[in-house]
Amino acid sequence: MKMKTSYCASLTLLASLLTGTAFFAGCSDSGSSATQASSQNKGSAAERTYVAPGEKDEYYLFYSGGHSGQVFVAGLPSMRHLITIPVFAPSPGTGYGFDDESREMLGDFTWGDVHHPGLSKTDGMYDGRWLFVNDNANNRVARIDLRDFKTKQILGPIPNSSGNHGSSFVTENSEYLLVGTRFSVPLPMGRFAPVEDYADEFNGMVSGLKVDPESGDLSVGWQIITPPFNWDLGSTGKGPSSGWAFWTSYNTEMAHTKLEANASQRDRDYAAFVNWRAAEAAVKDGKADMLDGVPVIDPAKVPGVLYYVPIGKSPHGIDVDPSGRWIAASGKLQPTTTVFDFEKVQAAIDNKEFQAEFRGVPVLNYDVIVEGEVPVGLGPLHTQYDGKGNAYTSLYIESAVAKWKLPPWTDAEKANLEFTVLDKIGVHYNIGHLVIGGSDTRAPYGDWLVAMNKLSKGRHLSVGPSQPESSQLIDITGRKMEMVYESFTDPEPHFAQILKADMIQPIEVYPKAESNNPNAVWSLSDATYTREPGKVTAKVAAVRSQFGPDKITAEVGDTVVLHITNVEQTTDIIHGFAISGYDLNVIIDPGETKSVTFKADKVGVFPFYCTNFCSALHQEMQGYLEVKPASVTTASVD
Ligand code: CUK
Ligand code: CUA
Repeated sequence: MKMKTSYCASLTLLASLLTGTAFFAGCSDSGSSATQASSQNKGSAAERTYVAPGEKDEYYLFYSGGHSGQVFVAGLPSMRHLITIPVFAPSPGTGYGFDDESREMLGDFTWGDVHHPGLSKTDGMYDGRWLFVNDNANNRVARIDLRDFKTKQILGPIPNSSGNHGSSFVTENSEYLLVGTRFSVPLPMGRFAPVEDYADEFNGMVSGLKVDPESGDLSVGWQIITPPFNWDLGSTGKGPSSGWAFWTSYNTEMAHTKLEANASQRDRDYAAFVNWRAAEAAVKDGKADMLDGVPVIDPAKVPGVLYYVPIGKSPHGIDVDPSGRWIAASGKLQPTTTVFDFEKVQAAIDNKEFQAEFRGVPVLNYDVIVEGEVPVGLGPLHTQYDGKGNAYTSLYIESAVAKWKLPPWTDAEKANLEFTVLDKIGVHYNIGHLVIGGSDTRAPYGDWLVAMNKLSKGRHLSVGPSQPESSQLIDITGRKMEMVYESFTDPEPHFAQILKADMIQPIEVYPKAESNNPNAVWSLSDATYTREPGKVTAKVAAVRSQFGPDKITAEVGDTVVLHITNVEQTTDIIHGFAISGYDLNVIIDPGETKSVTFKADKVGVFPFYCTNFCSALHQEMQGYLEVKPASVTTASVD
């Protein structure tokens, strides 16, 4: 038994080194008869993933759109793309970034870099209210409302922060979004210090962003200043680790140049173990100093908020299991995933079992808190849990997912942790994140795993040099993992969240009765427009298949304010409002009112029309914006 496993492991290692990829599927010992029987009962891969016309998927898959600045939504298990939610980038398809409100949210930015979506939680379980996402590039977070799948708030740039990558991790009752900086800069922001002074003059930050329990509104709560350690991935605690959050660092060397080599010198980097409840209490007790309007805690002066934990080597993911006791962290440059026991962490803190101190912050004694180093394979990144005692770790270099058994381990397993690796499946290729529904809750769904691969290398029809990213669906209900489906995604998915579809009932129309927009108009006859010197204001009604008014007259130089109401109370009847030549396209959902302000900066007649096909007479839904030359005297309209 032992020989077989060892042989398999070394074979895999050899194959990986030779080819950069390896397939382990045939190697692990599977209880094959039981597995085959259960997969036979489940039907073929096609049957398991086929969702017939008119039927619906069981789950939503929300996956980050990376540098597209968007969030993609698909159904599971069909993997059919349902919608793209624009967050940090304008989207003419939904009119996002064209009306006044969304334009103001985007500010001067035209893009973002979304890595980690996080669903809101109540009592450690998804509650279906909000989806939070981060912007690695411009230090922001956003809140999407799952009642209408729309971005409702963008918070940021977060003060005193650069590179909001370790984000957005939701606490058990959505008290906070906890975020950490990937980059470090001289503080306060805008201060200059030469990069050569990186280790002494630059700082990173861990932030608690407060979530309003009613509205979901985000605000900056407090921050903890840290050395310039490039915080990477994080997660939040539960159960015994309730009130804690964890981030890895890939640069405790504090290198500022040639990071590939210089940030990979130490065998162990640090993770930050942050007691966010203690941080919150310290701020309440006045133990923080204000920096750019935010209470900032110096962890050297406030013991108990921050501890460092050594983790090998150049770690990336750190993930808390459903019980909250086991924390798995993977070092990209060593073929193991390290499991920490939070109960031992707590005891080590209580007994002050520190192996060192770094700038006044205790470093916990690794040997005392570690449960084991599981030999999962090459290039381990992220770990997810099925709620049945198993963990699944993505292996970037090996292009595989390893399934392994969580502690508690038997003596035999403990003596040889290779025994805990239960299965391995090849993915195509170079997997980044993987996701199991509810893995970060108390009770994961435990049936599907989606592997989000960085490269597809010719597995899809060629569309030129930039190939579609590949996402693969793996059935994890049996002892052995089974690859059942593969789909493309736009660039570039990182993490994802899976939500049971029956957890939410999205609204289908905005009820007219609940509209409290003072600029709404609900019939063509109520539609108006008025002109005062320098300004035209129109309240426009849009209803199949007319705009009222369908002629709006302005003088060149006027500011034009349009409030457009989609009068419809029928689901899926959407109207658009585009003005030819004015780079403007507003999309209005049933019962919604949107406002748009622009300058009538050129003389002429500019047709406007409905951009969203809405009826047989959709093409007739048009009108004119007349922009007259400026008059000498103030004229009244019409
Ligand atoms: S990171 Cu992308 S593969 Cu930004 Cu979560 Cu690990
Ligand atoms: Cu309204 Cu097309």
